[in-house]
Amino acid sequence: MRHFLTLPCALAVLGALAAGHAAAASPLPERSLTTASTAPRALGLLVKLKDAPSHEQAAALGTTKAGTERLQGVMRSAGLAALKISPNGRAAQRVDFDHVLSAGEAGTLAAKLRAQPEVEWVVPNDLERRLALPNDPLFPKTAGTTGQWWLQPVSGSNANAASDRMRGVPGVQGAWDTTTGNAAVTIAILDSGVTTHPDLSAARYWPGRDFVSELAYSNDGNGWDTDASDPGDWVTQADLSSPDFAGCGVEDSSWHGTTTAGIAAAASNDGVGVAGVNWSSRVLPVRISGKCGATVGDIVDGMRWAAGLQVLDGSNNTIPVNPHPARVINLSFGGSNPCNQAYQSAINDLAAVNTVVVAPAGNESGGVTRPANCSGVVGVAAVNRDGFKASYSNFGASIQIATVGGDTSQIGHWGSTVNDDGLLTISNGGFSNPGAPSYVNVYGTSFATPLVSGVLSLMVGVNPNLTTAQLIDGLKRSSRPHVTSPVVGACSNANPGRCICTTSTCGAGLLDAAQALVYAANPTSYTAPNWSSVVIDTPALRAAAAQGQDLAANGQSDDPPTPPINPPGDDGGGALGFGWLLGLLAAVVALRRKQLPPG
Ligand SMILES: [Ca+2]
Ligand SMILES: [Ca+2]
Ligand SMILES: [Ca+2]
Repeated sequence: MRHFLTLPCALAVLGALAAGHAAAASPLPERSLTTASTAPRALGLLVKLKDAPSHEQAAALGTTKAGTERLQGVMRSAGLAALKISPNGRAAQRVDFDHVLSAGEAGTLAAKLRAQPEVEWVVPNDLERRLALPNDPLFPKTAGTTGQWWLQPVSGSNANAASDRMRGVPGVQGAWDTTTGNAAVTIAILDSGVTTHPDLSAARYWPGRDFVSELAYSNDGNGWDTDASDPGDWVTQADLSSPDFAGCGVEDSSWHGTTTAGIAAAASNDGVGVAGVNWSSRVLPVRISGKCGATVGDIVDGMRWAAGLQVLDGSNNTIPVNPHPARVINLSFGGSNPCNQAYQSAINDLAAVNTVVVAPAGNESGGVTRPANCSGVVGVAAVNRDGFKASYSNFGASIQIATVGGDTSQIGHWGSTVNDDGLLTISNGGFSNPGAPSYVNVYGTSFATPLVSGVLSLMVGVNPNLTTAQLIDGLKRSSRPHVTSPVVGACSNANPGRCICTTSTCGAGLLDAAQALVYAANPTSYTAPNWSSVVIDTPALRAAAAQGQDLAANGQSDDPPTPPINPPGDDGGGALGFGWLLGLLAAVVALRRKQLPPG
C-alpha cells in the first residue's frame, strides 16, 4: 500500500511564539539537568503508637494530653527526649528534636523507638527534595494558558474546571526526579524528517538517514541519502494531476517529524519554549515519509536501519550500519489494513535486538491501524485529560496502552464541552518549504505515541538490560486503571467516539511515568500499586451526554459542527481526510490562542 496516512498534522503557527524563539536560537551551554543534590534531612520523626485513638476521637474525649504523655513515656524508655510533640495525620505524632536530623541520625533514632513495644511504626519526617522541573517558559500553566498540562502532576477533582484538572500523564515529574534521561540511549523518530529549531538540541541528534525512495514523494531531488532533514511534504493541485498522487489531497507541509520529536525529546530545561519527556537521550531522525505519506518498504528498511540491522539499497549495496542503534522507535504512522509479513518480520527482528516499536492506534474512531495492530508493537490509544477515549482515537484489542493525545472541541457532539488545548509542541511555520521555527497545539494518536516513546526511553535509561518484552510488560503492569463513569458509555463499534475504555479496547491502562520507572529499576520484583479506577462524573460530561452519544456508529458525528469534508478515497483515504480535518482544527485553536493577551 503506497498511500500511508500521515496522522493529524498541526499546521498552524503561533506567530508571536515563533518570533520570540527564533531570537533565542543561539546554542546554550551544556548544563547539569538535575538540581544540586543536598544530603537528605529529616525534621524529626513521625511516630504511630499501637492502639492510638484518632486525633479527632481524642479531641472529642479530651484525651489529647494523655496521648502526648504516653509518647513522652515511650521516648524516655528509649533514652530519647523530644523538643516538641504534635499531632500528625490520623493518629500519628510528629516528634521534633532540637536540631534538624541527618539521614543517618534519623535512622538511628527511629530504630531506638521502633524497638519499643508500644510503637507501631516510625518514619523520618524527611524533607523531600524539590522535584526536577524544567525552566522552559511554555512548560508551566500561566494566566491565559494551560502550559504543558500533560506534564503536570495529576490534580483536580471532578468539580474543578477543566483547566484546573491536570490528569495528563501521571507521574512525569516523579519520573524526572529519578531520571531525565540517559545520554547513552537513542530514540529513533521515523517520520517526515526534522527541521532546525531552537528548541531541538542539535547536540542531541545523531546523523540520521533518509529512506524515502520514490522521487515523486521525496521532495529533495533524490532517493535514499544521509540527510534526514525535512524539506516539506506539501501537496499541490498540480501534483494531483500525476497518477503517483492518486488518493492524496492538497495539503500544506505537516512538519510531523518535528512535532513528534518535540513531544518526546524537545530541548528541555534550556529556558526556551517547551520541555520534552526525555531531556537527555539522543535522537536519531530517520526520514521515511515524504509527500503523500510513506511506503511500507521504506518504513521497514528505516526500522531495520534504526535498530542497527544491515540494510541493502535498491542496487543491492549495503549501506553503513547505524552505529547508534535505537532502543525505542517512534513510528507515528498508520495504514488501515491488517498487519502484514513485511512489518511483522521486521518487528520480530527488532525485538531480537531489544528495540521496541511504538505506533499510534490511528484517528478514525474505528479499528486499529498497522503497525499498531502487529504483534509485539506498543500500540497507543489517545484519551482525553479526564481519561475517557478521545473522540478520534481508534481502539481495539491490539492496543497496549493509552495516554493523552489532546481532545479537540471540533470533533463529535461533545467537543465543545469537554475539549482541552491539545499538546503544545515545536513545529515550523512554512506552508511548503521550511520557514521560521514555530510552536503548535496538536491533537491525535500520533502525538500520544511519542509520550509513550519518551517514557520507554526513560525506562531503558534506568535499566538498559530490559528486553523489549519487559518494556511492554512494564508499561502495561505499571499503568493506572482506565477511568469509569456513570454517564459515559463503554467504547464499542456502536459507540466509537468519546467513550469509556476497558482493557479490551484501549490497552492495559493509562500510562504512568513514575510507576514505569519503578518497574524498570526492578522488573522481577515489581508490584503495582493497588489503584482504584477514577470515577469521572463532571457537569460538563453530564451536559455532553445529554446530547446523546458523541459519534454515530459510522465514526462520524451525524450533525457535524464544521462543513463536511470529502475524504480522498482509497483504502486509507478516510484517515487522510480526517488528518486534514484535524490539521484545520489545530489552526483554529492556534488562531484563538494568538488573540490572548501576552503573558
Ligand atoms: Ca532523499
Ligand atoms: Ca534527504
Ligand atoms: Ca525547551
